[in-house]
Amino acid sequence: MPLLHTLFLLFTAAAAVPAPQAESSSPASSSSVTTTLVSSSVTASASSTSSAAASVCSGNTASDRSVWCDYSIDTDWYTDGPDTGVTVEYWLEVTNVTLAPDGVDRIVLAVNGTVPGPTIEANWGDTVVIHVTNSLANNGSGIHWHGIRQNYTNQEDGVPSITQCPIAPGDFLTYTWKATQYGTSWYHSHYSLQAWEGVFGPIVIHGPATADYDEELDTVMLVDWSHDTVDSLYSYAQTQGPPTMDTGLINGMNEYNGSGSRYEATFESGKKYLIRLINGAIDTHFKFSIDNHNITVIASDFVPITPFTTDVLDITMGQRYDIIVEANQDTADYWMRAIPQAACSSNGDSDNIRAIIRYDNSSTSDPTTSAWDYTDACDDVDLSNLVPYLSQTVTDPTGSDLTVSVTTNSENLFKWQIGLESMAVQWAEPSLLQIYEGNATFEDDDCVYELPDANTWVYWVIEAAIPVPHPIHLHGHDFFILAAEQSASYDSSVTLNLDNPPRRDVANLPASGYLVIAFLTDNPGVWLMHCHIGWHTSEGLALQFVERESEIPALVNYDSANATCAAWDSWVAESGIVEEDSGV
Ligand SMILES: *[C@@H]1O[C@H](CO)[C@@H](O)[C@H](O)[C@H]1NC(C)=O
Ligand SMILES: *[C@@H]1O[C@H](CO)[C@@H](O)[C@H](O)[C@H]1NC(C)=O
Ligand SMILES: *[C@@H]1O[C@H](CO)[C@@H](O)[C@H](O)[C@H]1NC(C)=O
Ligand SMILES: *[C@@H]1O[C@H](CO)[C@@H](O)[C@H](O)[C@H]1NC(C)=O
Ligand SMILES: *[C@@H]1O[C@H](CO)[C@@H](O)[C@H](O)[C@H]1NC(C)=O
Ligand SMILES: *[C@@H]1O[C@H](CO)[C@@H](O)[C@H](O)[C@H]1NC(C)=O
Ligand SMILES: *[C@@H]1O[C@H](CO)[C@@H](O)[C@H](O)[C@H]1NC(C)=O
Ligand SMILES: *[C@@H]1O[C@H](CO)[C@@H](O)[C@H](O)[C@H]1NC(C)=O
Ligand SMILES: *[C@@H]1O[C@H](CO)[C@@H](O)[C@H](O)[C@H]1NC(C)=O
Ligand SMILES: [Cu+2]
Repeated sequence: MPLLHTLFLLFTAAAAVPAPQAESSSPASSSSVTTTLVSSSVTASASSTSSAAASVCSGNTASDRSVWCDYSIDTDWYTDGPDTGVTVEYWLEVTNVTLAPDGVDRIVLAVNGTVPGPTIEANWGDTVVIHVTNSLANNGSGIHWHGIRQNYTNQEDGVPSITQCPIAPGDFLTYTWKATQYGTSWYHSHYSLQAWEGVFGPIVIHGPATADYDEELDTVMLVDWSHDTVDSLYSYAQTQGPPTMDTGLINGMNEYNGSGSRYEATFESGKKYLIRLINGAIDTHFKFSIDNHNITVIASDFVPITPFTTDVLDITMGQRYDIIVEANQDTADYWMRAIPQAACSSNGDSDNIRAIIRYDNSSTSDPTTSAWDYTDACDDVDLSNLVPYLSQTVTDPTGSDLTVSVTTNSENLFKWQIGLESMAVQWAEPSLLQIYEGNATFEDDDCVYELPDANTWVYWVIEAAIPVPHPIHLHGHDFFILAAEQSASYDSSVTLNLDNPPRRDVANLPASGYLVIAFLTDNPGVWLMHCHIGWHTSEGLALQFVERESEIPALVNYDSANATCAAWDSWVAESGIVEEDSGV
């Protein structure tokens, strides 16, 4: 099918953008360089990603990935790191298109017309500038750079109702942030359910690693997929619970009922490949595997870890893993699998969400390999395996409780909540602006938790009585996982792990259990914490931390914020659109 072929080429091109400053001055240079990635991306070949990245910082080679210019895997990136002086700039357009990622046509809201959208790629220490144009006719937008710490740049976090008004149709907004971390993430719309209509794409920040590899493959983005738009499924979700998804996509491709085509990658025997894995699903916990091959995990979200090896890897919504896979099997074709876990996800095509790894790239036949054994369950990776390479200790944290629950409102629609109430914030009154204008009057349904003290450790005991796991995501920070347990309630006998616990930005709240997370109040701003199941975010399972409120106004670019709100207000007046979800 021509359409799919085009999509595949677009994806390949997007994933193969050479590392941004490959042609510019050395990272040590303080001069400001603006590199435009767009034109070079189309002709780049798949292998240039790794070679360009490797050439960026001399010393970072296949036999030693621990070094990075004058910095290394030992650098404490929370307080230190390169300042390359390089600015990488992207233009993204949110569009309304018809695509058939798995051979079945549907309306897709997409970034630059593809699913996933273009990869945002930079080097550790670069400044990233992204101009987002909303070319949709009937939706606002707002792009969140998931996992990006936004150190003192809260306004760039991209969350309507919290850090900005939605971008009105026809309007655009420029986001600017520094890549103070390195590794893998993704960007996605934070407006309504738009992310899961297709408005998402990968983020790759090149930097050092805790294990060596020869080459880097494309990012591998896993999503679940329905043939109806998620907007049209929302009323079902609000009354019956999460709908069964039809299938899933790996890098925007799959076969469904004999049509469509699968994503393919080629291995050269003997080489070790870095693969960056991302779960962008609306409601699917995947087990990821490659038949016959082990997986060595070297980073969880943006945090490098002491490597561990497994055959099947759990990845829940919003999480990322950087993995290394060695081409140590016979020359043949192998299935790559993303298997929705029935314990918490409902999918009509569970055994068929697959891509292909070929050792011999002239082969066109389907693999005949079998999956590794696994037990269907929605567990996070065993926490004892997630040992951050850069050790950090939590000291004297002060704690509070947050309860997760669900009720139905007067219209019999599901409303989830964490803490105070089910979130209901207003698109046109972002918290950040309310604070700037000095008229913040937060009500219970704004779900605000004030954290006035700087550089103190706070911890939160998140508990749920209902047997549904929730992937909890925090903006603006990595959190430290002090404890987690399924089918158990928290009490004073639980030992909190304060000594280099797992650290990341999404963790699973186990079914009928508890999750205890801590973070340092080192980043003034209004930061959302929410469940990353798309339905649950829209149904209110979110809160906002107002961190160091007195320091926030000085960080706000008021003219930009006010202009976005002005355009939004006039579009609302014209279109008569009414907010029907949590506002995030
Ligand atoms: C974060 O921002 C603060 C305030 O601008 C700055 O002092 C600090 O060095 C930044 N941290 C990093 C890792 O860039
Ligand atoms: C996205 O599309 C816009 C035009 O709509 C184009 O200017 C830009 O170069 C594209 N960006 C990428 C990264 O391909
Ligand atoms: C996308 O296009 C369809 C068909 O024209 C339309 O019904 C829908 O409202 C559009 N969506 C947005 C967000 O503009
Ligand atoms: C966004 O557009 C879709 C159509 O593409 C529509 O169903 C939905 O109601 C719109 N949502 C909002 C919040 O604007
Ligand atoms: C699968 O395709 C066949 C025709 O090839 C069609 O009759 C059938 O309805 C399709 N099934 C689904 C679930 O789409
Ligand atoms: C996978 O790892 C296990 C444990 O480290 C090892 O015993 C096994 O040989 C490895 N298998 C492959 C295919 O590399
Ligand atoms: C496929 O094989 C050919 C011939 O060996 C080689 O030149 C090419 O680079 C390979 N392509 C990929 C994507 O590995
Ligand atoms: C703050 O109050 C002013 C005056 O009442 C109002 O115009 C403005 O919209 C309010 N700002 C926010 C963000 O609610
Ligand atoms: C903010 O935007 C409004 C239009 O909505 C405009 O009337 C007002 O002057 C702007 N405020 C400032 C301080 O620029
Ligand atoms: Cu949830």
